[in-house]
Amino acid sequence: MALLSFERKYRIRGGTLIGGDLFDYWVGPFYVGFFGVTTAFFATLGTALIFFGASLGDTWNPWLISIDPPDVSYGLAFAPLAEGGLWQLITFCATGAFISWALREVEICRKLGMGYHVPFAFGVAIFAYLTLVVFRPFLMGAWGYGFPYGIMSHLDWVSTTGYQYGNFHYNPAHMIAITFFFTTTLALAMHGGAVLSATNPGKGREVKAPEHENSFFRDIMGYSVGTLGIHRVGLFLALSAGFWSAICIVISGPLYEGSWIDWWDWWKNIPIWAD
Ligand code: 07D
Ligand code: 07D
Ligand code: U10
Repeated sequence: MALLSFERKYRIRGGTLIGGDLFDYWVGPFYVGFFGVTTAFFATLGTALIFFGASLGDTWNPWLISIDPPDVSYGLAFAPLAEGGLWQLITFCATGAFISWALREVEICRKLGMGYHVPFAFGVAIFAYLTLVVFRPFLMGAWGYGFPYGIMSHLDWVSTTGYQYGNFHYNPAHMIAITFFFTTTLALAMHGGAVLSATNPGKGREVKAPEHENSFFRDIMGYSVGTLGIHRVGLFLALSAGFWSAICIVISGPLYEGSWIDWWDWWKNIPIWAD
C-alpha cells in the first residue's frame, strides 16, 4: 500500500494514553497528541531560556554559548537564575520534553498496533542523560556535578571529569560501553552491507533473497543469526552501549572516588601471580 493511502487508513482516532480525542490529530506529517503539545511546550520554553541565558553571557557565538550548572556550594538547593537557576529550569524542561517525546512515540505505536521497542530504546538515551544531570548529581549532593549546556563547554566537562578519575579509559564500565559502541557500528556496517549487496546488487543482476544473506554468513563464519535476529542483536548492542555508559559515569563519584588506574590494583594482587 502506498505510504499516503496507508496514512489515510491508519489516521483514525484512538490509542491515546491521555487527553482522549482532544489533541488526537495531525499537523502536516506530525502526529500531535497530548504529548506533542507538552513536547512543544517544554522544548519552546527550554529553548527560550537558553536564549535568555545566552543574552546574560558575553557571546552569541553558538559554539561558545554555555549555560552552566550552579556552583557545588548550592548543593541540591535552587540557585538564583543567573547563577545556575537557569540550568536547573532548562534541565527540567529538557527532561519534560524528552519524556513527552517518548510517550508520544508510545501513543503512535498504540495507534499502529506495534510493539514499544522504539520508545523503550529512546528511554535508554533518556536514562543516560538523567544519569548525567539528575541521578549522579543527586547522589553526590550537588547539581553542580551536572554538565554545562554548551557545544564546547560540555566537551570541557567530559575531559575534566575524566581526568578527575586518573585515566577514564581504566574505568571497566567505560570499557564495556566503548566495546558495545564499536560493536554496534561493526554490526550496522555488516547488516547495511549484507542487505544492500543482496537486494541492490547492481543493474541487470538478479535481486537476492534472505537465503543468500544466510549463506554468506554461514560460509564466512559458520553461523547466520537470521534476518529477524540481526535486528534483535542490533537493538541489544546499541542499548547496551547507552546502558553501560550510564553505569560508567554513575559509579564515578557516588561509588568510587579514586583513580581508575589504582582500581586495577586488585588484579595485580591476585594470588596466582602476586608474590
Ligand atoms: C546524529 C541525531 C541528531 C542530533 C544532533 C544533536 C543540540 C545541542 C544546544 C547549543 C548523535 C543536536 C544538538 C540540540 C545544541 C545548545 C545548548 C545524534 C544524532 C545533531 N551531547 N558530545 C556532540 C549532545 C553529552 C560528547 C554533538 C546532547 C555528554 C563528545 C552535539 C547531549 C557526553 C562529543 C552533542 C549531549 C558528551 C559530543 C554531536 C544530551 C557523553 C563530540 C552529537 C542532551 C555522552 C561531538 C562539539 C551527535 C561534538 C558531540 C549534543 C551529552 C560527549 C552538539 C544533545 C555530557 C565527546 N554532542 N555529550 O551527533 O562535535 O549525536 O561536539 O545529553 O565530539 Mg555531546
Ligand atoms: C547522554 C545523550 C542523550 C540524548 C538525549 C536526546 C535533543 C533534541 C533535536 C536534532 C549517552 C537529546 C535530544 C537535545 C535534538 C533535534 C531536532 C547519550 C546521551 C536524551 N570515551 N567519557 C562516554 C569514549 C574518554 C568520559 C560514553 C571513547 C577519555 C566521561 C561513551 C573514547 C575521557 C564520560 C564514551 C573515550 C573520557 C564519558 C558517551 C576514546 C576524557 C561520560 C556515550 C576512543 C579525558 C560519558 C553517560 C554516552 C558517559 C562517557 C566513549 C575517551 C571521559 C562510552 C570511544 C579517556 C567523563 N565515553 N572518555 O554516554 O558515560 O551516550 O555518559 O578515547 O560521562 Mg569517554
Ligand atoms: C528507520 C528504520 C526504517 C525506516 C526509516 C527509519 C530507523 C524499517 C522504513 C528512520 C531513519 C531515517 C529517516 C534515517 C535518518 C535519521 C537519523 C540520522 C536520525 C537523526 C534524525 C534527525 C537529525 C532529524 C530530527 C528531526 C526531528 C526530531 C523533527 C523535528 C520536529 C519538530 C521540531 C516538530 C516536533 C513535533 C511535535 C512536538 C508534535 C507536534 C507539534 C507540532 C506539529 C507543532 C505545533 C504545535 C501544536 C499544534 C501544539 C500547540 C503547542 C503548544 C500549545 C505549546 C506552545 C508553547 C509555548 C511556550 C508558546 O528502521 O526501516 O524506513 O525510515
